[in-house]
Order: sequence, then C-alpha cells, then structure tokens
Amino acid sequence: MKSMISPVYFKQVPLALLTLCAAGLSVQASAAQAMHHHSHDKHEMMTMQETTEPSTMQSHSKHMEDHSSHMQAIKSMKSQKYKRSLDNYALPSLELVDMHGNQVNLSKILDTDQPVMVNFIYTSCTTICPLLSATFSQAQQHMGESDQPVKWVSFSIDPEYDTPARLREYASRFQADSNWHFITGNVENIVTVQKAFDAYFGSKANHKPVTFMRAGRNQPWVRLEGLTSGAELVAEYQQITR
Ligand SMILES: [Cu+2]
Repeated sequence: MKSMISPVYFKQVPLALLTLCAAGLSVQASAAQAMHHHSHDKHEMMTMQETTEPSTMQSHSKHMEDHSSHMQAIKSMKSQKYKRSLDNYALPSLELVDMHGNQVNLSKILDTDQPVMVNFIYTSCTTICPLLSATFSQAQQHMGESDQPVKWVSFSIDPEYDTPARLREYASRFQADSNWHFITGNVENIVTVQKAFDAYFGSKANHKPVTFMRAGRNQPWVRLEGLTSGAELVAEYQQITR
C-alpha cells in the first residue's frame, strides 16, 4: 500500500513555495498579492466574456462597476474559504508515540511557550491530507527564519497504519524540518486527542480539514476549518503572535 500524491500535484508544491518565498515581502503584501492574482484571473475571465458581447463600447464606469462586483465576489469567496474561531480545549495527559518511536505525552507536546500549529492527517490519504501537509510545509519554510520557532504537530488519525517509520517517510516527503513532529499512538488515545480538539469525525474516511494554532500556553486556540493556503496560515499566525 504505497501511493498517494499524484506527481503533478507534488510538483506544484515547490513552485507555490517559491512564489511564497520569492515575494520576500511581508505576509500582508503576499496576501494582497494573492488577492491581486485572483482578481486578475477573474478580470481576464470577465474580459473574455465581455469581448464576446456584441457591444465593445463599454464605458469606463461599466468597467468600474465590474471591478467592484469582482471585489465583492472575491471577499465572499475568501470568507467562505475557511472558518476561523477561538476555542479553549481541555487537553488530557495521554501517552502517544512520536515518529522516532519514542513515548511522548500529549500535554508535554502541547504545553509549551512556543507557538504551536496542529493538524490531523494520515499518510495514505490522497485527498485533503496532502494539501494540509503541503500547507504546513510551505508555511514552515516561509517562517523558518523567524526568531520565534514554531512547533508543528501532525497527529495521525490512522495510527495502526501510520507506524513511526511511515511517518518519517511522510515527513521527508514534505521536507519537514526538526520542529515538525508527527505523532501516532494507540487507536484509543488518538481518538481521544481528536475528541479533545473537537475534531473527531467518526472515521478517517469522514475526516475534514481543520488546523489549530496558538501563540503559547494559556492562549486560546485558533481553529481554522477548511483548507488554507500557506500564505493564509502564515497571516493567521502573524495575527496571533504580533
Ligand atoms: Cu486526508
């Protein structure tokens, strides 16, 4: 059972990463740029539609109207993309296993003054987990140089299949650095972790993309439901650590 990311998808990761980092600007600027790209794409689409219309004598004001409706559409698209909320989770003390086969305790993993990013994945997933992991990978490489190191934690929701060795292989596939921890454990404890984060969906087949982050111990958790880009994740992170 090997498999997973289509080569085409995987090739896009370094490219996206390059775009993200090559900007060399503040995240706000990158986000603005991303918005601009969107609006540019949309605009081209509209322009193509417009040119198929009989009247090509479109006035400037018509164009401005189009532009503001684009912006509206982009705004609503953006807010629908993922849902952000603040939560406090009671995280129990639980024995788990890291990708090196060492016993680790959930509270020890997360009880830190470092900012923490958390997601739930499984290595044989071919749908949303590769996207979640690519997002972590992009964001991690983008933030690699920051003075406050972030702790990245990915819990496997398929602990029986995801042995430490499989997690190590997965980690290298996503160029995870040493701050990115992949965690497995027994089924019962892994289910408890998911329930503690209100992220248990009954089975791995029903899993949904959720990402959590917090600035440090005793801070609320930011819960992001849905898929985010690397740039969006970095922007969310900067908002809570600023
Ligand atoms: Cu998945």
